[in-house]
Amino acid sequence: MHSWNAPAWTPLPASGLPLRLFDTRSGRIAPVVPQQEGHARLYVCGITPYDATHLGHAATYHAADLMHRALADTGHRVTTAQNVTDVDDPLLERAARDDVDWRELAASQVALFAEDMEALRVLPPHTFRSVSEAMEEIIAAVTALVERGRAYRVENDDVVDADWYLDLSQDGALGDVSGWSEEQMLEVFAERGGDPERPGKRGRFDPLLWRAARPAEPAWDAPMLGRGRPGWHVECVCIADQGLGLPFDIQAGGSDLIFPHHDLSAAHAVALGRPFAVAYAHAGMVAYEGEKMSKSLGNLVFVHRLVRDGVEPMAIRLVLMAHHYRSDWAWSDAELDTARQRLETYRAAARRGGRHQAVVEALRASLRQDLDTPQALAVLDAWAAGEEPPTLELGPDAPADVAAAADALFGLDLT
Ligand code: 5CA
Ligand code: ZN
Repeated sequence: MHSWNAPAWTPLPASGLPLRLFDTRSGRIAPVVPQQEGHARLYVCGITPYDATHLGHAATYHAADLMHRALADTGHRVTTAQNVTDVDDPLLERAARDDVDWRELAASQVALFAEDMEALRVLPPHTFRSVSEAMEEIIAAVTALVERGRAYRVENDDVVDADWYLDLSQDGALGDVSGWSEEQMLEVFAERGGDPERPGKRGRFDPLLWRAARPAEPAWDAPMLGRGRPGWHVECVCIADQGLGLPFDIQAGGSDLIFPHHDLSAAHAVALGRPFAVAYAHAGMVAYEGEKMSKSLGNLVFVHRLVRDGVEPMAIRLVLMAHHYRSDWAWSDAELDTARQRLETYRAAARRGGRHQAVVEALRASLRQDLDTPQALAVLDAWAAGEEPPTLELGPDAPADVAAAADALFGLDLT
């Protein structure tokens, strides 16, 4: 599936210093050491395209973009992959409600998402694949789980065929990523697509692997499984494997995906006999009007609407940078005003010709330290105000162009 056009990007000569990133699984900040020497592989969970991109999504993809740029700055080749959940209950329900074909709904929302990502100068993923595109591998993976004795059937009243579930008890991988207790899991499982109470399941958290075809729902033929469609988590295992190979270095997404999605994606991979990701990076949740921004609540701020109303995408990026990616925060118009002023100030400073090795080095250091963008803004604020940066011992070849560095490291176009 076509993603979006890449922004101009000229990485700085590599620093050779590692990115230190918080890993949800270990609960610690640790250097990212790629599994393959010199080649870092990053997966970020993509959108469910039934509504336009909101600021919460943008914040998560901004964080993943910073990971991509930071890994490149250490000197690694970087490969990235992202899925599109185009076969899932909320999307199918919305398509039925609005009487549009689910494929058309998905395509139109993916196109809007791509426009927003391009405007925000997010680097496009190398692999951008939807569930419907990956169906062959998904069927193969679910079939392999059946063959490995990891899957079981749950009968249905409304259709002849049974659904298939993953038996989590066999590998003991539940909770490996989140580290949560079963009580914590139960609190969110149902609202995040799970069905803890379904009769016939062996374990409450066993995830749906394959749902037997229902009338008016899209379905695919799968010889051993029966006609149907996949459950949620298996898609990211298959798309990551195809785009990156397992195990890859970083699985990223918003913190709402820690459980069940990332926990259970990893459990699927383990059941397939494959380790999943080495580290897990999660972005905080963006709120608006007192609640987490979410499609189901409708309290959304849309990137495309802001842009249409004349807000510069780089000002939106500066609002995102003002919050550490791991913190939860709320969108506000006052912060947008601050960001617009910042953008003007930075651009004026860049026009005056901002060459300063120590400033560039301080920007790189803040990015390397768990993507500390508030610190990077403090560095840029001081630079734009003409303050003297600390003197650092830097080689004659150390990059000095501050605007070029802001662009390479943070995707900030100050021209
Ligand atoms: N398709 C699945 C992932 S496989 C999904 O979660 N889609 S989504 O459209 O609901 O979200 C897309 C991405 O944005 C996910 O990484 C999710 O964690 C993140 N996200 C969703 N809402 C917010 C929010 N309010 N703040 C920050 N990130 C968010
Ligand atoms: Zn995912």
